[in-house]
Amino acid sequence: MNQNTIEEILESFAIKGKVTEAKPFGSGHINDTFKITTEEANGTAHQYTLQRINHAVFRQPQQVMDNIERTLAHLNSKKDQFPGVKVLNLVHTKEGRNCIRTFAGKWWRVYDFIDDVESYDNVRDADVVYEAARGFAQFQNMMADLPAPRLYETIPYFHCTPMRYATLEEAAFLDLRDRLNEVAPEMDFVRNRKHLVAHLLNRYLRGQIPERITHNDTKINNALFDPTTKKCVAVVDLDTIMPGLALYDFGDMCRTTCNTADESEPDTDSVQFDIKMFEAAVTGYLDTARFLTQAEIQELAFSAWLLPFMIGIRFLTDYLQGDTYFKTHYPKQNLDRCRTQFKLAERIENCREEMQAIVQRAAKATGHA
Ligand code: ADP
Ligand code: GN1
Ligand code: MG
Repeated sequence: MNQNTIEEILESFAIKGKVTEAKPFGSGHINDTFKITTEEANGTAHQYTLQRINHAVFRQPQQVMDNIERTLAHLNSKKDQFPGVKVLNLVHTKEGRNCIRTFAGKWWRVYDFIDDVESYDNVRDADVVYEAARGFAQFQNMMADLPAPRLYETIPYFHCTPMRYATLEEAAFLDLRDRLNEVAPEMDFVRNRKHLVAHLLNRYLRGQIPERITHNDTKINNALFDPTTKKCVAVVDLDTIMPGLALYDFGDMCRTTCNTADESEPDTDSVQFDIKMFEAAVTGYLDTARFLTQAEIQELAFSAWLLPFMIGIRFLTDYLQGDTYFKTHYPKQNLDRCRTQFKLAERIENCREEMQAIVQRAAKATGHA
């Protein structure tokens, strides 16, 4: 992407000054993100986040943007009650629209860049994990009373594990890239756990677990932290905000905060489930998410297992389909990612009782039990 094209795209948006720098930013797997610096004639500098919305993943980008507009308006309306919280600010086009679609069919949007914050791809610090859990729970708290109508489902069946399982089986059946033989152990791993895929969904369908407004992509690098206070001050990546289960957000948070290894770590021996980080995540979440029911609390440990399992299935499916969904930087990265997730899920299986005990203790300590 050259600077001329970026400047042409930014022409449409009501940004201040002229572009002086544009560089790729962040480590997201879906959108293309750029950090933009501009300068006004009087020397004042500004920073923006320019993003191309991946419309192969988000088939209705305008619905994504409408969800985000409503979310940001709602968060802004109650910002005063949550001191320290930074809410993303969308920069509209000169005609007042929240995004553009170029003649080439690409969708772009601009946010003010949130400055003076840190983001992490991996953490080993229990205070940071507590803060991330608190930040995502606070986000759910703030969104709980969003007025009707229901948000759009920007990716239908996003966290529907039975659908993810069926899609994997279909990819294995078609085996378009001749990769199935190579992943026999991973396919066995999934098939041996088939009886667990519908557990949460069944509880939801029976009315035991409620639908809420959830973020649906609570990996640690979507939380931004104040470098001095170490507080979580913002939650970003709002493309998947939609109706869902609170447990999906909790589980995904644990997936990235309790794994001692990176998501693409090729050496699965170094993947450990850090129970201390789990304790910090549970405590931060229960301290803040005051709306949780007993049924949800009972399933926290299960959700911490389910999300690595489900996202491992998604990485494996993408590997079998030829790496068309998640960005990859080397040929077998999706396979490495899948193996890391399955190893993490396996480690979790070995400490389920300890995890339940932690949840029960924390629920008592935070006045939920
Ligand atoms: P993706 O969907 O590809 O993950 P994100 O919206 O998460 O894209 O952006 C990628 C990364 O860029 C985030 O994880 C976050 O660390 C950083 N980021 C995104 N938006 C902003 C912003 N407005 N200010 C500062 N950092 C941001
Ligand atoms: C993607 O966009 P990003 O990188 O924050 C994915 C998540 C996965 C995650 C795995 C829309 O998140 O669902 O959990 O990768 N986002 C989408 O790292 O599919
Ligand atoms: Mg992201």
